[in-house]
Amino acid sequence: MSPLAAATRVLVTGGAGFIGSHVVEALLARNVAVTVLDDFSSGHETNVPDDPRVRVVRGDAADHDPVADAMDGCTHVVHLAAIASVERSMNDPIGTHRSNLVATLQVLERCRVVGIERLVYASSAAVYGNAQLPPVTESGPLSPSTPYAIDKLAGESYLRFYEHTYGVPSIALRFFNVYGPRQVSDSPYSGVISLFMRRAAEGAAVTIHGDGLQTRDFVYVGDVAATITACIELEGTPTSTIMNLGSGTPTNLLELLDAIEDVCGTRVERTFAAPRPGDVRHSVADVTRLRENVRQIPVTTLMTGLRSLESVHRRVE
Ligand code: NAD
Ligand code: UD2
Repeated sequence: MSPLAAATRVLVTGGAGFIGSHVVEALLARNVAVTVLDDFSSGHETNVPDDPRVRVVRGDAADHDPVADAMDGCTHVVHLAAIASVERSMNDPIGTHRSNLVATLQVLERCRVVGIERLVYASSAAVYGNAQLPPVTESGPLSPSTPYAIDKLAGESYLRFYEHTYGVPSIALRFFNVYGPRQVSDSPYSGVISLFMRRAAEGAAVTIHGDGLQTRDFVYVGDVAATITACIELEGTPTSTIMNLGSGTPTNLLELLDAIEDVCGTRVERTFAAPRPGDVRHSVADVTRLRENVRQIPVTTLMTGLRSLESVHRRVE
């Protein structure tokens, strides 16, 4: 890894969102200038640091003009803009497809025209579906079982096409279940940790879909931002350009609730409902490739991550 040139400017699509805002902060901390492209559909202006090194373009990443405007002067791209919900993609496959795949193609096409040095793409553990026993490896079988997962996998295929055909260098990171400060907690589509932490703070009951024994690989957002920044800084071409980004540790929902009760010091009432259609049973990353290629692997334990989240919730109240 090397310090980036002074002329470096990174476009972060979805930079006003949960993960994007942490990536913007991490880049600014490395003294890198940033352009944010966001339609503010789930992102917030307050998430974007008020800093003269940040340029904000408001627009749809699936449209040509805002993407062309935003990529002007940029050397690298982190493409995060998407509708980040499996459940929402089940309810609205056509509505989510535009942001989850058309935007990726629009961004890639502009990367080709501009001659971008590297694109880092947010793929998802969802591409595995239930195809492998955990921990899942990048070379093992895939079984995307929802429109969200299908769009993410198609995005990876487009990355490969643009790299092989036009020489657009890219890295696809398959994020597992990311959590941490600024994750939206008041939407029916919110991630399970943000929802459960909010319910715990309110003294309300949580709903567990299924028996609660499904496992997830919860990865702290600060670690995700650090890995993305390392991918931007990486010298040369990594031997693998598709990598899992998880903690490597499985946690089932009942264990998660025990940990939340511990951290919040309250008992959380549980109700059980039918499993979600398309829900993956077990999801844990093998992070060997990430360790070998980027060397920046997640280190934050679930308890440490939950504690930092709890202190944010406490400050807000
Ligand atoms: P988020 O909703 O907080 O961020 C997405 C951002 O993209 C928002 O600011 C939203 O306003 C913006 N956006 C959406 N559609 C857009 C469009 N068409 N044009 C411009 N901006 C648009 O979600 P997040 O959790 O920060 O997710 C970021 C990325 O990471 C997404 O691609 C998501 O699929 C991926 N991902 C997230 C997780 C996770 O656990 N949160 C896991 C795997 C992959
Ligand atoms: C998927 C992807 C993740 C990311 C995310 C979109 C997998 C394994 N993970 O996350 O990488 O792309 O989509 O942001 O595909 N649940 C409850 N009660 C609730 C809410 C959720 O029981 O109130 C369950 C849910 O059924 C699932 C688990 O909690 O089994 C996690 O759900 P989630 O919505 O936080 O994320 P998930 O795994 O669909």
